[in-house]
Amino acid sequence: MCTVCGCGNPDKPGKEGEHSHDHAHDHQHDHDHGHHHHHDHEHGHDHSHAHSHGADGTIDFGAGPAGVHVAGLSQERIVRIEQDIFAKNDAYAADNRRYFARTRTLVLNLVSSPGAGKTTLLVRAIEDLKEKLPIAVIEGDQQTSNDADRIRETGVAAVQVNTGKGCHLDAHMVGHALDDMPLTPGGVLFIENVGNLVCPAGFDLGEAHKVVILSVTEGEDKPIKYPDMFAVSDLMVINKTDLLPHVDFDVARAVDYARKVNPRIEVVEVSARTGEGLRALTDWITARLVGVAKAAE
Ligand SMILES: Nc1nc2c(ncn2[C@@H]2O[C@H](COP(=O)(O)OP(=O)(O)OP(=O)(O)O)[C@@H](O)[C@H]2O)c(=O)[nH]1
Ligand SMILES: [Mg+2]
Repeated sequence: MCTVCGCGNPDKPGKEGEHSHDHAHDHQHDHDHGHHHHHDHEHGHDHSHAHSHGADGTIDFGAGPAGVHVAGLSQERIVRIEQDIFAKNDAYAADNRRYFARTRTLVLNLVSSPGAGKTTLLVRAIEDLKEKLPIAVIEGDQQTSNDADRIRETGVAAVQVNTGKGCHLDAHMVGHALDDMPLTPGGVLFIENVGNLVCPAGFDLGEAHKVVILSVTEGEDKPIKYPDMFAVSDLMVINKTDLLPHVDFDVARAVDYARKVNPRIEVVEVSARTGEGLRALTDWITARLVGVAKAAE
């Protein structure tokens, strides 16, 4: 299981089925829940979960020092495992970043919930940019090569990474993908992460920027429900604006929420279907590429 999110990634320490009872949970049930069942705290071992009950009835399983709940693992154990995972990932990410600097490549890590339109948007952006810049794409999905196939139809090179049960790309996977696809200096590498608004937030791939895509069919409250992803992203792309007449998505409120968790986040509104707003996105990308070239001078 991936202890970062508890999602079942077998590549990570803390394999599924692993269970330890050397953990100290911390129930704080000193108030009246109004539950109709009895909480028995007289376990044979020190057994209490680090979660808190809010006055509004919210139960927060991320309230312990690990900020996440994984059944069967103590908060302390999760923290140790996470530190190990992130230290390894950060070393690989640093390697990737050195390679990107050497090749003067702008690397964008596209993150969103499944189906927000990452691949559609990429295909559109590639059509606009491919005559001007070298472009390469790494596609991350749990299964299938559908997305890499869609990218290759544009004539641009793409490597598909299947993560199996994994819920995110990590820097090691990206390094391997680059073995199969050397970069042409001075271009853009797009990494389309696994569709997931949670786990990819925690993994540095060596990218210059995370770009979060939020489509108008998802509801404008996503930035405050999944704040980590919006906090680590430099650009929020609001996609599927062609559908705005049909949904009650409040664009201004979505932007407010995103800026509440990340006051610096930039925003562009696009429709990957009609192409409206695409220019603002490609301008943002080319402006960042200029920054990469300047940094290399
Ligand atoms: N109406 C409308 N549909 C869109 C737009 N962008 C994408 N779609 C549709 O949304 C669906 C999902 O698009 P994808 O590009 O596959 O989304 P994705 O984020 O790459 O999905 P995963 O890789 O599975 O996470 C497809 O049916 C697209 O045609 C848009 O701007 N407007
Ligand atoms: Mg896709």
